[in-house]
Amino acid sequence: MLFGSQTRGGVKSRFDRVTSRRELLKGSLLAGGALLLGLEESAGQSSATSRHSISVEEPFARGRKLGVLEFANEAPVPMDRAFGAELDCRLYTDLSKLTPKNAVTPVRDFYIRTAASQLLSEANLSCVKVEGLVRHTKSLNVDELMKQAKPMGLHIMECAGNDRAVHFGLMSLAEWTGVPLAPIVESADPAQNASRVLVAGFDKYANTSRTSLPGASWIFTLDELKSAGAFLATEMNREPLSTDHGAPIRLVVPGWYGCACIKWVNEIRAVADDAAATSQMQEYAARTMQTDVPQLARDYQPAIVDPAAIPIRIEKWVIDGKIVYRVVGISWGGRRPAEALEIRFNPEEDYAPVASFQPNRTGSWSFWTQSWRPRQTGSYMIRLQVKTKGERTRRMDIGYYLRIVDITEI
Ligand SMILES: Nc1nc2c(c(=O)[nH]1)N[C@H]1C(S)=C(S)[C@@H](COP(=O)(O)O)O[C@H]1N2
Ligand SMILES: [Mo]
Repeated sequence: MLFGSQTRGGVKSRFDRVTSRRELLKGSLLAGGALLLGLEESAGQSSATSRHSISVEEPFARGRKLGVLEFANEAPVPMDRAFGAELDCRLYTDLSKLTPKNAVTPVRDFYIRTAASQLLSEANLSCVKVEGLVRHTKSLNVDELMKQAKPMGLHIMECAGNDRAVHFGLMSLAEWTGVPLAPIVESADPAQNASRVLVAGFDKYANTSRTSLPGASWIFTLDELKSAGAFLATEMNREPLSTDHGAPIRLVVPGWYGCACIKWVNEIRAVADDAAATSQMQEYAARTMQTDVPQLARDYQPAIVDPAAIPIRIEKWVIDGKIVYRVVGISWGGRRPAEALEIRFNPEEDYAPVASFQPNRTGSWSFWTQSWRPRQTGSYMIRLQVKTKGERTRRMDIGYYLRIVDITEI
């Protein structure tokens, strides 16, 4: 299924034929001694040419950048520009420009999965109700929430529908301000049988969507809200939330897919353990890797983002008269940042460690780079493996984040 989409559309690997390991090693000779060493270690071979270790970045200091390659088999789509209305609106963030210094997505480029309803002015969003199975029903005044709001740090948000067709642009990073949600629920004194919390937002639209169901709401356990550090967000990048990103109040559940991060929040409801899964949860069942479409919220696995990594840009350099490529990428997801990365340039190769990888613990992306000297021209399928103790990597395991590049000059 997923692998099918990788090879559909005439991607021809020059490694389709059976090739010997030695040939493959030559086929993707990696510049940078440390890297080459890693490759050979995993291949169980040694070579006379690679016993010196040099810094991965050092050669680029004396090189010249010729340009940046496009990824192959990714149809052109508008980037950093919103198009479409309401549920069919999209803005894809151009991740290819990311650098460690410019890692935070400016609000105007932050991805949009659903734009504000044209009926939003009809909604009363001046307060958020806390109700359902609670002893003290509450009405949280939005101005009050804004006053209580504190810095909540850097968090990446990724749409569960993020994929290669949109250059993985349904993913962005912002610095958030808000109010933790779990204490708000607790202060309403949930009844004994209120084991779950539904968060709902305004979701009536003027237009019927071609692809999405209206009605955004998600059900969590209180423990999930606590352990994720879920908060009602009031600001993004120290600016009041924009309308399209859920103003005045949206939910942010760090480490969960964007579909759980309800915008235009108007209701927080304590519900019983046997509460039905919401239509939004059901719509996103496959994309959040549920095994079927759960009827009950309690049968729904937490919609968390597993550790993942992608290349975001392939730079072409000339160093000492030779063409060298530099693969720049990011890693994100998981309860803790990845401990190590491995990269592979074609299915028949072994994975090699990404020597430059350093986990970032600030909530930002972890950046990595890999220098690469393909020995042959042709099409390469770049795939990574993320190593984090005790974490599943479901999407990485099925090649979901694979990217293809056509090398025409070596
Ligand atoms: N009310 C409401 N909230 C919503 C949605 C929606 O359609 N309606 N879409 C969800 C999905 S699928 C995603 S990925 C995120 C996207 O948030 P963003 O558009 O601010 O990036 O919002 C979530 N919150
Ligand atoms: Mo999404």
